[in-house]
Amino acid sequence: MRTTVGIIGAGPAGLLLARLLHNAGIDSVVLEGRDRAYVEHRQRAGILEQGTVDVLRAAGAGERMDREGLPHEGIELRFAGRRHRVDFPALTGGRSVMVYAQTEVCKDLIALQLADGGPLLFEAEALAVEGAGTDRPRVRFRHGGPDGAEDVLECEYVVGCDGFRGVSRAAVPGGRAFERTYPYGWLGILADVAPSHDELVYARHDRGFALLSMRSPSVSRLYLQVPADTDPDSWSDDEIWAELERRFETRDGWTLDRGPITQKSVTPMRSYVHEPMRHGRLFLAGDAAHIVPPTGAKGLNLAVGDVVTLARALVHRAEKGSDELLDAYSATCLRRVWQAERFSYDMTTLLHPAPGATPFDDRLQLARLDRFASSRAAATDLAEAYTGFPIG
Ligand code: RFL
Ligand code: PHB
Repeated sequence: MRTTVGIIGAGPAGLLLARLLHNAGIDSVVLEGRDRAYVEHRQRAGILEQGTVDVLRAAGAGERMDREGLPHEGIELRFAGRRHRVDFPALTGGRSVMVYAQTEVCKDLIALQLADGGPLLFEAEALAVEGAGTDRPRVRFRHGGPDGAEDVLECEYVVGCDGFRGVSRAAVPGGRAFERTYPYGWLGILADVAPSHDELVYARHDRGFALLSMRSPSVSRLYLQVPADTDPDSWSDDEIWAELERRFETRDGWTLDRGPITQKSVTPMRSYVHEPMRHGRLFLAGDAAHIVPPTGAKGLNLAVGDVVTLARALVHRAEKGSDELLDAYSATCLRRVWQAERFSYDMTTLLHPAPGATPFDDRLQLARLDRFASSRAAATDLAEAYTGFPIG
C-alpha cells in the first residue's frame, strides 16, 4: 500500500486531519487499531472551543453539531456554598463554547470519510513506524485482529495520531518528556436525567472537586474527585448521588436531580508533553504528543489545533514546495500546548483539594477562587483561556 500521508489513529486528531487533507486534494490513509463501534462510543470530551467549532464548520463537518450541539456562554464556579458565573461573551468580546460530545464529532467525521470513499481501515493496528528520518517512511501494521496478516503502508509523511498509548512517539528519538501526575482521578458517570443546571458547574468543596456537565437536554455527565486508584464499582449509585449532592450544595438551596446511571468509569489525571513533536517525516499530533488533566477541557481542542497547523504546513509544501511550515510545526504547536498545560494545571490545582492539604492550602484555594468573583481581570483571563487560544 502507498499514500502521501499515512495517519495512525482514528480519534479526533487523525479523522480531522484526513478530512482537512481530503478537502485540499491531498490523499491519506487512516489506520485505526480498534473497530468502528469502539471509536464511536468511547466516552470522553464534551466541550468544543470557539476555534474548534469554526474549524469543524469550515471543514464541512459542522452540520449536525450546529443542529444538536448546545452553545454555552458561561460556566459556574461554586465554592464555600457560593455560586459565581463567568460570562464568556461579556469578557472576551463575544466568544463562547459548544457542548457537543467527542463521540459525535468522531461519528460525523467517520461518516464523511467513508462517504467519500476515503481509506479508513479499522482493526488495522500500527506495529511500528520505520524510516522516519528518510524520505520514504513506512508504517508496519497488522490487519484483522491479533492473528491478522502484517502489511506495510509506504508514505511520504507519517502522522502519529495514536493517542497517549500509541506506538509513534517511540519513533521520535532523542526527545524529552515533561510529566506530572496527580494523586487523584475523576469518577465519571453518565445518567439519564436532565442536567440540573443549564451551564457547566465546577465545584470546589472540602470533600473534593465535582463537575456537572451534560451530553444532551436529557443526559447528564457528572464527575467526582476520587483517589487515583479507585475501583468505580466500589461506589454504589446511591453513594455517588449523595456525594455529588454534598459537593454541589449551595447556601441558596440549589438541588441536584437524580436519574439512572448508565455508565461509570475512573479517569487518571496527568500532564505530559513530548518535545519535539517531529522527527524527520514523522509528526506527532494530539494525545500522542501531550496530555492535560481534563479540568480545563482542553485535550480535544489541542488535538484540533495540532492538525490544523499540520494540514496547513502539508498544503504549503504541496503548493509551494517549501518545508518552512513543516519545519516550524513543532515549535508552533508547543507554544499553544504549553498555554493549555498551564491553564489545565491551574484549573486542576485551583479546584481539587490535594490529599494532605493543610488548612492554609484550603484558604489559599478559596482566595484564588474569590479572585474570579471579585476581579474582572482575573475572570477575563479564565474566560480567554477556556474559550481557547488562537491556533498557529
Ligand atoms: P485519541 O482520541 O486517544 O485517539 C487515538 C486513536 O488511535 C488509536 N490507536 C491506534 N491505531 C492504530 N495503531 C495503533 N498502534 C494505535 N494506538 C492507538 C486509538 O484506538 C484511538 O482511536 O487521541 P486524539 O485523536 O489525539 O484525541 C485526543 C482526545 O481524545 C483527548 O485529548 C480528549 O478526550 C481529552 N478530554 C477532553 N478534551 C477536551 O477538549 N474537552 C473535554 O471536555 C475533555 N474531557 C477528556 C475529557 C478525556 C477524558 N479521558 C477519558 C481521558 C474527559 C475525559 C474523562
Ligand atoms: C465533559 O463533559 O466530559 C467535560 C466537560 C468539561 C471538562 C471535562 C469534561 O472540563
